[in-house]
Amino acid sequence: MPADFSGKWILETSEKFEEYLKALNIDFATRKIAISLSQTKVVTQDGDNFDFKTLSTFRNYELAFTVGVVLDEYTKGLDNRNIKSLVTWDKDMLVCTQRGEKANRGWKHWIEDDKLHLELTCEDVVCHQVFKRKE
Ligand code: YOG
Repeated sequence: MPADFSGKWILETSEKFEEYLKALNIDFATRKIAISLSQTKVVTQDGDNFDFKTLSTFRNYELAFTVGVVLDEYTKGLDNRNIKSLVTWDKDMLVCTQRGEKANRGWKHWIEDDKLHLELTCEDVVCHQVFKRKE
């Protein structure tokens, strides 16, 4: 059985999120809003087809992808860049590489003790977020 990411998850802890935003050249005012937000991830999973919604009172972001298929992603409302994203499995971990202007960019998702973990990487910065299940 592959890992099951589906569900509604609420941000519990966030490390180096502001540093990550800085690496993406997000301006000061937007960073201050972004780090104060409660974020919810709504994930639906059907085999290798995923839909990730990142929701907040400030902005929302949605990404639908199939594992193993390169997609053109535009990070609308985030840093507004065009990237080529590829998500693959590494054991039970989802690993996304985001090729574009920013070096060493990507994210990883995994589940540990019924918590959803997310590592966001840009250049030399690694942000670690942990989400707990909502209801
Ligand atoms: O998620 O790539 O789960 O798509 C935070 C990175 C803040 C806006 C979301 C809005 C944002 C300003 C990660 C926060 C960095 C900050 C709620 C999105 C840029 C600008 C949307 C992401 C992946 C993995 C799936």
